[in-house]
Amino acid sequence: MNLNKYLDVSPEVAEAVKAGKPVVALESTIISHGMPYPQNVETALKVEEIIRQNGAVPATIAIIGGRLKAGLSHEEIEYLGKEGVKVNKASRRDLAVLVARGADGATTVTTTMIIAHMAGIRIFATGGIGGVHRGAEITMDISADLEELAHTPVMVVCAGAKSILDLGLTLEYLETHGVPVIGYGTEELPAFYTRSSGFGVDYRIDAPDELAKAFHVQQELGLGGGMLVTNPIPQEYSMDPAVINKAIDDAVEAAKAQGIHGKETTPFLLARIKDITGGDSLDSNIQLVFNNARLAAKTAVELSKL
Ligand code: PSU
Ligand code: MN
Repeated sequence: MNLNKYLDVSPEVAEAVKAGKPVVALESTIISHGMPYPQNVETALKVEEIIRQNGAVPATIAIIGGRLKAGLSHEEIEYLGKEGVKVNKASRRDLAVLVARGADGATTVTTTMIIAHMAGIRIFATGGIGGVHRGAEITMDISADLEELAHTPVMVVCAGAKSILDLGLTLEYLETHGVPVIGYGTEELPAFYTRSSGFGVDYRIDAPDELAKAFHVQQELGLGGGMLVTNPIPQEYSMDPAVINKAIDDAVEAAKAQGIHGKETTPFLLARIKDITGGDSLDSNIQLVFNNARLAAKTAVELSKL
């Protein structure tokens, strides 16, 4: 554990990490910017419960009053959920200033990986990751999440990426940076709301112990960097591709027309898709996060045995 003077690890998480027990990190941008209140808080608390039911300790991560936090109280989760988009969305470039100012920050995949690693946590469950945006050949809008996956040794369990992104370019970027992209029980990259995207993953793995072993070997080889595990949404919650792809295309058009850019792009698109689909996408979103939490917890249990 590389304990940092700016980091507060909750007693339960610290004890579990020290004892080599399974721990799963969770992000907070999904709470503040990814879902509306109160479903965001309900989901965040339920995800923690699912991780416990599957034998691991949850560590929700955020910046509160300038402190990097690994392991939040229910009151802190409620606070982030209620504040919503008023909380700063904190990527790598935001960390220093927010901490120096004693401000709050909702952690993205990037900053959750950074803080998880500082706290000695190796696995992180979320919904979707950022990636290479459509039109990035002009805008250069490429999420810092990809760079973090290249460097920070944390396994990220997600449901693939939404086609608000250019999925092909996202895979190219990950390939260049040496990030293994694993399909859990699938050869195809899942597209978040749907189980298929038409793009292949690097490897298919069918069991948590095999995921744990691959990640363990990656670290023992000294390769560093993260691993991206893409876990398809359960069939019964997946959306009609025609409906969701139309909503995504419309959201991307609206963002372009309104000149949305920078850190606002992803939250704008997520909110817009939810509005267009009348909340159906929110139900799917919640269910796929639960599904990822289960897989991450089971994998953390296996990893703790190695
Ligand atoms: N994609 C989703 N849901 C999310 C996010 C992305 O489907 O909640 C959030 C995550 O916190 C992710 C961040 O790390 O947005 C990426 O933002 P950007 O594209 O600005 O890097
Ligand atoms: Mn961006």
